[in-house]
Amino acid sequence: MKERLQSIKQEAITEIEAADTQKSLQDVRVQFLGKKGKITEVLKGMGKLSKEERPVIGQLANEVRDEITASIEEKADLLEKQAIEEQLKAETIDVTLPGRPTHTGGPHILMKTIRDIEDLFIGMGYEVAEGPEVETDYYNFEALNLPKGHPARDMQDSFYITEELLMRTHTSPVQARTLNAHEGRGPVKIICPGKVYRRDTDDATHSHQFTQIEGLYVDEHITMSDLKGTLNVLAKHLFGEDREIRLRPSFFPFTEPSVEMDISCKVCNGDGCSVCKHTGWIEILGAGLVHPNVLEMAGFDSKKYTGFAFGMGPERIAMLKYGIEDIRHFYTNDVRFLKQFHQV
Ligand code: FA5
Repeated sequence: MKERLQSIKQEAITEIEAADTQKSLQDVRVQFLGKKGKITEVLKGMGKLSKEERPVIGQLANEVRDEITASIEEKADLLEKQAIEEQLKAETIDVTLPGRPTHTGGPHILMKTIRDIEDLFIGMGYEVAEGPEVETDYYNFEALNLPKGHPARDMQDSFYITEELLMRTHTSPVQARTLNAHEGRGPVKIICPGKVYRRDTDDATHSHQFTQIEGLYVDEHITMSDLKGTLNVLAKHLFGEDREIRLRPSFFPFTEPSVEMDISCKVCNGDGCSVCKHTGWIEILGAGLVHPNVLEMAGFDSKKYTGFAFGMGPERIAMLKYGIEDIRHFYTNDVRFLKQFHQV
């Protein structure tokens, strides 16, 4: 029995040494110390021993079991340490290496242009107003002095959804909605940015979906000179102090008189070049004094209140300001185009 225990011990030590994973070590543990393990078998056979032998062998069996247990634990510790070391080695990072650059986005140049114009007007006491992109025929046209069948509706070819609903063709319906909400009481001083839709064929300067910014100021004693002064501030803010503006007579059904504002060409300084089509001037926006019919339809007394309104296309403004030659660049979102404007 003694020899048997000694040989079990030897066998166990050899197997413990050979075990190179926690799993194989666990197998050794089961093989020697488990319920059906070799030591347990010896202990079970103790009944057959004589009275004198039993305590001696019992003690020896316990000693062997304790030694095997201690060796297994020692090996388990060793294997765990080795595993941690290997993991640390595999995960080593060289903190002195230069970092990988992260590519951050930035606001779209169109949004920056819109925010810039918004901020200018907020600084002059205007509030930002918004309206729905799916608009009623009434607010898009009728409330703006464009009754059904009016020939000037053709100036803005429209996407109709039903007879009475369409994608708004301009931001001017926000004027009509805001005036209505004021129930005949001025002042009304708003700036309205937003998307608009027209059945225009896409080309370098036209898009079927683009943005507009509308301005409206209605109060007592508002005149054409208020409009001109405001537009002058806008032009200089956008294009520089040395820009001149000129107002040309035009036609919009919702303003009377109506004008278009040009700025002196930045490229040739008014001498004439291909950018300004050799006129020295570039058209920027439409404007005018709010038509009395528009005021009256919204419940304002047009004898007491007057006002001005203007509407511009931020794409065209950004194109002029940054020398962008095709409006489609704003919508195709080529990162090479977009990232040029992160710093402006
Ligand atoms: C209007 O839409 C008027 N509602 C503006 C207005 C408001 C006049 C208040 C008077 C008082 P117009 O159709 O000209 O006007 O459009 C205004 C601007 O939108 C143009 O100057 C141009 O910059 C831009 N625009 C017009 N059509 C397109 C298009 N298809 N693609 C890109 N920009 C366009």
